[in-house]
Amino acid sequence: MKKWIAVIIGIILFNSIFAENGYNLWLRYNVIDNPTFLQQYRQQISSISCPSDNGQLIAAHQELQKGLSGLLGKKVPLQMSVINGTVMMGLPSHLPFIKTLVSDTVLARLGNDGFIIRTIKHEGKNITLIAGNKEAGVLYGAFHFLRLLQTQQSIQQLNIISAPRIDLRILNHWDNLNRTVERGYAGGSIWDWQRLPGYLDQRYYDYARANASIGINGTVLTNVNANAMILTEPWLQKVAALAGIFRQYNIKVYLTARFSAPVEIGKLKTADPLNEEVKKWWKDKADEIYRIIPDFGGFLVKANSEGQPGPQNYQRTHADGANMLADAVAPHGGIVMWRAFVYSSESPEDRFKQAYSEFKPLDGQFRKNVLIQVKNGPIDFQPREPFHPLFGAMGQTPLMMEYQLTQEYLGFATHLVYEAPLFKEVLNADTHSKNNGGNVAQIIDGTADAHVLSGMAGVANIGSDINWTGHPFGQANWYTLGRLAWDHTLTSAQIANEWIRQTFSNKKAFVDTVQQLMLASREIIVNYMTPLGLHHIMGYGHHYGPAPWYNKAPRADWNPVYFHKADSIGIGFNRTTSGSNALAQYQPAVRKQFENINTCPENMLLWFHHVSWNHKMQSGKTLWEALCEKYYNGVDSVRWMQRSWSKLRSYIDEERFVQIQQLLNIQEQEAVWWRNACLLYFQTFSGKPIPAGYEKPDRTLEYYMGLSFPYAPN
Ligand code: GCW
Repeated sequence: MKKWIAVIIGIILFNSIFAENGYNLWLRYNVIDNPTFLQQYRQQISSISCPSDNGQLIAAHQELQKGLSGLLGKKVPLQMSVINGTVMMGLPSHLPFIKTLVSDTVLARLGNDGFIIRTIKHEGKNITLIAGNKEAGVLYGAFHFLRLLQTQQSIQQLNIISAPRIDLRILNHWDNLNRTVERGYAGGSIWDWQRLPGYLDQRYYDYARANASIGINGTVLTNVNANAMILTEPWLQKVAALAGIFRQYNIKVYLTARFSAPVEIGKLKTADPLNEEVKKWWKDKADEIYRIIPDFGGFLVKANSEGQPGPQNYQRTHADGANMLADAVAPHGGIVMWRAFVYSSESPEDRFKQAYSEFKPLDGQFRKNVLIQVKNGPIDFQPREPFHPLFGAMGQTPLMMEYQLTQEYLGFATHLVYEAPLFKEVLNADTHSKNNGGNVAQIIDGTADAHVLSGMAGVANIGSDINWTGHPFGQANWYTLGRLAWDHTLTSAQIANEWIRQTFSNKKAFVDTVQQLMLASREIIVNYMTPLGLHHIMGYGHHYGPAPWYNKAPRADWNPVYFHKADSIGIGFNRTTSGSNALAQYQPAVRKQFENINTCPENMLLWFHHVSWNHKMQSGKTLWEALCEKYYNGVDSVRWMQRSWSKLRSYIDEERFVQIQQLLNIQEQEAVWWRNACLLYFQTFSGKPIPAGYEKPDRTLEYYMGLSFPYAPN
């Protein structure tokens, strides 16, 4: 009894005294603060056994030891002998009894990365078995087991089978070689190029652990706006040092390939993908890379987009370019991820339509080891976009999803926005390209068209800030990418729930409140930034704050006015047959729904229709009134988030509590800024008053238009 009282007092002291800076992410491993679970776990876990010393198994048992010892508040030793309570890790090749326990069909289903976790009796002892076909599976199983404890689940009768639905689960870093990060809001790049390869920062290990814990198995180290220098030998040695660490955690390294590299670092006169010398240069370069990094993953390429060089500079197609690189890496098992984020510098065509126009005709022309990486929506990571029309339109080509974790258009690292609902909305969208089973999730996991390769990428929100992501809740978006790529059937609520429990606390009142807040946060930002289908109305260049009035960009489709098209009649982009007809890029069923102003979902309305200010919405309100209502609701909801958060002080460490409180205060001010600036500006077209009862904007439109931000990050 005395012992338990001491333990409980210890827990309380531990949790309240130690400030947390967020560095440990969701892998904190603090002592379990629930006496019932602590007792159960202590009874059921005594030791760890691991029969081999392959790199990834070392990582697995080291993590288990660290995690279990922390969570149980006592040392859990690694030992050969099996006793009651051993957590046994291994593969069928080490532990033949696994074959008698698990059928061949189940083992086959696990693939390379899947695992089973089972409570069994082995040689008369009660043990927990964590097994996979390959070391990687065991590693993922170990992390899953730790997650069960961290989220305080029963581990008494485990019978878990888990395998990833998507093969390539990848972070894209937009990190430059000078350690700036494009659209990075959490400090500089974590890649300390100058001191690599000699100095291996502890951060690289912790980065790898965090990724492995959520199943991420690839990282593109460099910005898609690429620098050819990374492909030169001294830099490849630095990359090899990182790859050496990441390999132990089953993470492959990829690089961005600058298409003009043969000219810039190869001294060739051309980078024409059909030129023999160019082809040879890339083959030789690939051979060199694989000599230095034998398990190099391959290339990610942004070509002929926003000024980047590409095959079209030589009148060749995206397929010509991608295939040339694919042939260079194919002998080594490498892949090419070719981005579909393109819009021509001359084309006056609705920007919405351009990726489809360029890529759809190339379906069937790509090599087997090419994936086309498509952003979730047709424009650019806006708070809400319809699904990209390429999904469901290129059945012969594996399409990868590209999400943006870094919050370029979602309030930088200042606003609390949980992105899972945004990601899920797109995954759940039915492309109607199949009678059955043609939603975006099935397109990208390869099941819709029986593709061998499948992938999901997220543009990283990671930087050198102590807590990795700037906003403590940014960590949840990184976490979500891994969990969804592993299993896209998980709900936003499930992912939020497990993240909160691991990152902050298992206390029900805390979990419930924060989960509610997270689930609502995406719709809240849509409301105060871009309600009813508005898009791309942010500040020019840096994208900080609202600037719907902006019309000075060097090209039309960088201007907010191009996207909202407000005039005295109404607002919105007509993409129906009487307008740009972008809707023709969707399957008839989708097109039909969006084309009709009465069946178009109201949250997408202004994406597709130029709508009169007096248009009657479903609520009976006019469009203008509905717009005002959304903007005001958005701000009110941020105030609700502030109030909810302020009640949670006693549940977590003071340091993170105060950080989040301060960030919510800024979010509230910026939400008001968005609301006032947008409504005052749109009012100059609608000519209508802001309905009575709403607080009046306390600044003028001129004030907002006069603001400038020369040092906003970009
Ligand atoms: O979202 C836009 C960003 C650019 C980015 C580009 C892209 C890396 O504003 O900074 O460039 O998309 O995805 O290529």
